[in-house]
Amino acid sequence: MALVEIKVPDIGDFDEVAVIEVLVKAGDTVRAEQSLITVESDKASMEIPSSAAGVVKELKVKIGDKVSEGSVILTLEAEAGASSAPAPAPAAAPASAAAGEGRGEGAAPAPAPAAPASAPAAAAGPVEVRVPDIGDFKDVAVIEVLVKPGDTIAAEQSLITVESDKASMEIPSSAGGTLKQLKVQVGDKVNIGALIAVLEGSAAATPSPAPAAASPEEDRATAPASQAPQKDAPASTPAATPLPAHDPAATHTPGPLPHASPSVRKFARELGVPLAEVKGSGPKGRITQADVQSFTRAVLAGDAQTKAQAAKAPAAKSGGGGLDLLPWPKVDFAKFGPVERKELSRIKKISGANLHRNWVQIPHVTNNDEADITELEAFRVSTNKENEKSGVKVTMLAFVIRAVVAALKKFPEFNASLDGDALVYKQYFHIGFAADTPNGLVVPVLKDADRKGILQISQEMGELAKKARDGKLGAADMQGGSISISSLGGIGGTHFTPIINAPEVAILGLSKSATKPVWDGKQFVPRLLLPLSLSYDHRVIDGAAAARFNAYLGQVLADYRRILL
Ligand code: CAO
Repeated sequence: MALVEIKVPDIGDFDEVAVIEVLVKAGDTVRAEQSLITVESDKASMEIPSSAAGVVKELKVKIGDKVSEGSVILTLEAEAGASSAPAPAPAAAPASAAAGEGRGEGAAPAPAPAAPASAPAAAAGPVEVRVPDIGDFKDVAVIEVLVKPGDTIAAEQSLITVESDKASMEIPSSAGGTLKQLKVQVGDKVNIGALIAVLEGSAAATPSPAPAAASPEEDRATAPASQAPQKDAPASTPAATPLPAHDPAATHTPGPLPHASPSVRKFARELGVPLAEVKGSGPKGRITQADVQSFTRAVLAGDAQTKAQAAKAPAAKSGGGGLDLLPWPKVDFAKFGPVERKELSRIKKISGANLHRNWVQIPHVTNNDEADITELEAFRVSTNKENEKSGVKVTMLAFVIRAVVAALKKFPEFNASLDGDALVYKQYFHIGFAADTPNGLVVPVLKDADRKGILQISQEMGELAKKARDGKLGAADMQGGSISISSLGGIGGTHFTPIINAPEVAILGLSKSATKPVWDGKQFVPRLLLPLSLSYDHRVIDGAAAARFNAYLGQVLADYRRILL
């Protein structure tokens, strides 16, 4: 077996594009043309296939890296006789390949995203929209029609999805306006120049057909109103406050990917929807945007039982089944003064969707308490002095992690997750901790905290926090948590309400410790108190149990010898 480097092929105008998914891992056996990574520009995403078959030796890219033609993706122990050509077809199918049911069967690399030819024609009369030059795609089947007569179409909005045996892509509109006539339907075969639709009253002066079409997924990802009425897409409401969230990468773990177009995948990512759990209603089980929306609605509405209860409830305006929220206020902020618009980071978008789901779906209650850490803090300070040379700094969080393990052992329902009508009790003690990074919040998980001493916990926490800040956490670093801790103690605050990191059932928030007068029965004495804010899922945990958990945690922190009991 020869060791070959698999490189990014000629991907047209795609230059310095971000890797947003890594679809394989070291040790995987890949077929020639199997997709290895997904890259994304501001216009489209596409999968990069392997030019050879073999076993992945070493991955050379990770999520967030920027790649261009020639960048090495991975090294491969190539199968005998396999091609080691670094770059397959120089100009393959346009737009991203959302591989069909054999995702390995050839997600062809895509050339340039459509840089629409400019043709400022603010025509008010009928405008014909035709299939642009779609490279090697010939006689391809229309598998989705994304618009209907009467819709207001924005220039570059996707109109139809076509699919060959190699890849699928969305065809954007070359102009804006009102859709008067649709000239294609699902099942039709189209070629370059085929008439798709007739528009009227061109809204935006844009272009004649793009020379090399791509999937302008932003259009669909942001769900034009005509396609996704507000009440149909509750989860697309802007996210709640940034609090610990699931690993964004967790939704992109390697494995067989669902059959969906790039824009639908992006849409799902933005909502934090695990596509693998969505049932596709399109041809060959293809997942459509509507499927993702229905999934989100179902999740937000809770399980069947909850829905039934909600239906019986004496009803708010909406009947209680869903979130019949007002549309998000649309404000022209520039009217009030200078403004600057900045896109949310990827982590923020994904964690926002997770937080929103968790906040809406889990009935949160927060129990606030205080732990007397006067003696523990003195011990921490002396430990740090003794260990000055080791380079490992012990913070209060390490002691809290170990104390939380003791509390989880005493109150096992806090180390559990809901699975339908059952509660899954975990027999491991993996503690997640929210880490602030320049790109947003992530929650690395410190594994087997019950088997580690304070120094080892401190050291591993430091390593994980550094990895988080450097954007180097892998999916495995952020999975499998028993409970999470969100510590704002180094910053300030007295108490807060952390949002539970589903499917966990509780999260502990730590605020800044402060010296306060405490009555000891005879007099006020100065004691160092650490605020504990325990948010719990009230479906699983009763208020009394939460108060006991927090009180016990306080006792352990006040007298650490209790851990031994
Ligand atoms: N009270 C008072 N001081 C505290 C404290 C507390 N509860 N917790 C930590 N501190 C002190 C530390 O002792 C340290 O002091 P020195 O600099 O004098 O040594 C300082 O605050 C900074 O600590 P740290 O933040 O470096 O270390 P940590 O172990 O407490 O936290 C980590 C590590 C990764 C959790 C943290 O750096 C971080 O990212 N925190 C933010 C997490 C966050 O954003 N949570 C909110 C999510 S929304 O729910």
